[in-house]
Amino acid sequence: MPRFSDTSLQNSKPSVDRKNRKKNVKNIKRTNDPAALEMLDYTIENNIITAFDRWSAQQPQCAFGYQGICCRICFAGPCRIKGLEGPGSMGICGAKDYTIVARNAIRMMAGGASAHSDHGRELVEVLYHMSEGKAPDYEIRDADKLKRVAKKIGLEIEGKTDIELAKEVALAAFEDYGRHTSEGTTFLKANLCEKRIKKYEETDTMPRAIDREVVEVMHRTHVGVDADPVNLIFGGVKCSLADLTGEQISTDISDILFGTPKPVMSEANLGVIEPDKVNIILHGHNPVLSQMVVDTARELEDEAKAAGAAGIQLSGICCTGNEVLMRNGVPIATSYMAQELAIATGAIDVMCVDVQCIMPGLRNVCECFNTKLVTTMPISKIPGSYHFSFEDSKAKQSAEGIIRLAIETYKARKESGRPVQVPQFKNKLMAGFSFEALLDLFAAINPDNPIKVLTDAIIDGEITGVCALAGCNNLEAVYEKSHTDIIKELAKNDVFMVGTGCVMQAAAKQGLMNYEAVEEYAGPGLKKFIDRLYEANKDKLPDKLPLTFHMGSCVDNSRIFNLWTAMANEYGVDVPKVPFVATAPEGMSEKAVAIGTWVIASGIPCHVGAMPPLEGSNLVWSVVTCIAHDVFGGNFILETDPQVAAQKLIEAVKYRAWKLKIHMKTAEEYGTDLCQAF
Ligand code: BF8
Ligand code: SF4
Repeated sequence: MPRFSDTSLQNSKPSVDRKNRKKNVKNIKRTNDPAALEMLDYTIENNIITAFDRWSAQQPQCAFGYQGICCRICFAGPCRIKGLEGPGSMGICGAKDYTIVARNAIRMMAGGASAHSDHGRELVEVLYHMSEGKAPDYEIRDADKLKRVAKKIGLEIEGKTDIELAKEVALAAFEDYGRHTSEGTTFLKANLCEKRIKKYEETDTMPRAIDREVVEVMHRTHVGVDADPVNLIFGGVKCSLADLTGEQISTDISDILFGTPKPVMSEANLGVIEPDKVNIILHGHNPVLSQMVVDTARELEDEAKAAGAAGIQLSGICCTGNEVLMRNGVPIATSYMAQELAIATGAIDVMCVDVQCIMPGLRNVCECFNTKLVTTMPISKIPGSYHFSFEDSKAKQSAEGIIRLAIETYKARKESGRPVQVPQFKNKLMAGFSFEALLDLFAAINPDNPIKVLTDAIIDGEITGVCALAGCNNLEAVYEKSHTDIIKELAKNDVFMVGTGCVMQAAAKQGLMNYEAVEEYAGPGLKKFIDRLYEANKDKLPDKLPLTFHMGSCVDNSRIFNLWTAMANEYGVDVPKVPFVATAPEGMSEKAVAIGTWVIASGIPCHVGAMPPLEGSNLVWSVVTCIAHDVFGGNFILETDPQVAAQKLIEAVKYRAWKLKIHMKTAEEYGTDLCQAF
């Protein structure tokens, strides 16, 4: 059935009115994850306070903050927009709703860009120090990727050793943080298609340097600088593209140092915790330490056994968990919102955290169970926790210290005889789909042009298109239910799904990242496509392929960006023409705001299922949901009902596929080039 317009754009307001979104805190279905539900009952019985209780205590949340119309940028405030007219419709300085909403939004983007990019900077420093012989515990694990990255960013690779090349790549990355000229960031430009480079140059959104764009956002949002909401948002777009630069750097250098992921089997959910082993959870984002703990744990297995344990059981939470899952098959314990519930099992000896998405509330729960909370980064400490300061010059020593602390804690746990409560829920998963690993799967069918396997499957109507699953947990929604509802609906409609972050931990925990899920939920076309890929690759795969393809941590959204760019190049069009959509069903963090913004600036419609603080300005709302589409080809779809959201995503991706097919058919019929003006 042909479609003549993208209906996701026609009604940009969410289907549920804000006034009806207030929750009855006494009668709320908190999650559809059976392990988290069991632990929630247990924490309530035992009076252990978690994020779920604190969420209830916060209701009703401040409507000014919720809508983005509270300003605290100077301390003449805080100011709130109290009405549509009169002096109360502005802040003390005269800032209107649209200025306040836009300023708050782009400050969130700057926060997100800082987090992703500083994570990237840590990796660049490790690579640089390694090349100088000052980080002896690190090595180049993927020399091919090093050469590919070097070549892509325009370095001469002939006649250079890997170490020399590593140093040059590190220096090029450092330059992307602090360049003072305006030609654009190298790691971004090297990965964009030509038409997007032109678009960003025309709209003055090409980032010059990561640090510079963050600083510029902080400057232009200072009291009395930029009051124009459109100008502010374009500044935010530039900063979010700096965020993408930092993500690309993070992914590329992590792969060089720790290896590029390949398909790997593992398990997810709290059932992976083994009470008779020394249990260490790796939580946070940066693989520089977590990978070292994984490598060192293998060597210290005998010490754990000598202490009476059956071994060492590592598991992950959040994106450091995704990093070590993707490269080592380390199981996933749970995702962001349930991090305290993992401690409440009583079986965790050390919770080792680095940066980002670590709840300060962990400390109290750890105290109830004598779990050692170990912080590792100088910029991320929690009062009352242990701190093992991580330095790349003695990384292994830090990892050994953390593991030995866990072994000691295990002994004390066993001696105390305290009971544990580990929910017996876990699901099998296959992860490890880096962009390279996906291309490798396609290459078994078309070795000369692997990406054509995916692009042809859309044109032939076997699959509807591609959807990126990304983002966090947010108790604004029922924990993980939006994720699972949307995945099932997209699967039924033959949408091929790739993803990153906590949404993929939800998919894994709830059995949507294995072949059994393909059999249960995939539409006939999607099943045929996944089966076809498996048949061509079965000699080298550990199992049949999954329903959702895990591409890594949140910085690895750069892998998804590489995927849609390759598809655009293959079709010979700009990214907004590619049948590709994205969803963050439970977006929460500033990083998610930065990612969502560069997704729409790439030309991809992006659904967000927890309402960002934008509703206070109709003007800003219409810029991000409609006008962004006219300028960049992508737009936010802000919708809290997962079923309605799934339908909007399906409409958007079908519309793109239909339009592309018509134009390709016409070009073929008349023997012309593909028209670029559609
Ligand atoms: O960077 S998805 S809750 S863990 S922010 Fe945090 Fe959100 Fe999870 Fe990964 Ni991404
Ligand atoms: Fe109020 Fe203006 Fe200060 Fe914001 S910047 S707090 S609106 S006076």
